[in-house]
Amino acid sequence: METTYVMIKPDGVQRNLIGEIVGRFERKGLKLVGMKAMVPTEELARAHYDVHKERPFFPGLIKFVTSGPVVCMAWQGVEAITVARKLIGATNGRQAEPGTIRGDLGMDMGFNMIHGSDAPETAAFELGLWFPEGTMDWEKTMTQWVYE
Ligand code: D4T
Repeated sequence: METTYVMIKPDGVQRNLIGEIVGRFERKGLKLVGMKAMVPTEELARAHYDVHKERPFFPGLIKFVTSGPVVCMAWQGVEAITVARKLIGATNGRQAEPGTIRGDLGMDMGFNMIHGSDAPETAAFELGLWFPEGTMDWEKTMTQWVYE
């Protein structure tokens, strides 16, 4: 089992896509173990995107991510990190495959609606950053019909 950090960015919230996006993760069979909404502080946004701090798009990215509410989520499942990245699709919505969140709903690189951890190390780092209080431990009864 893996847990991944997924975040609906301010454009997804502004465009009323919270339900649409959360529904895709639910229907896939992942288990929700953390969820909250907040307007991120600059400190949190900078820590999250620290790997990009030298890139030219970094200041704009921080301004965008702190511009309004984001929905922070932790989703759990077998290979949840890869599964979430596949549901999300390629970074640029114009290149993302139809059927993915970005492929179906997006047209841009910066305004790409959603973030998902890209590896076990980043998932652990991001879950610690956004959910310092920890995530939920619960039994989802439907899981018995998701995995044989
Ligand atoms: P995130 O991290 O937000 O899930 O997106 P990706 O994993 O798909 O893409 P990324 O880390 O390469 O980029 C992080 C974030 O920066 C924006 N971005 C990226 C941008 O505005 N201009 C760019 O040239 C790149 C590469 C989009 C996502």
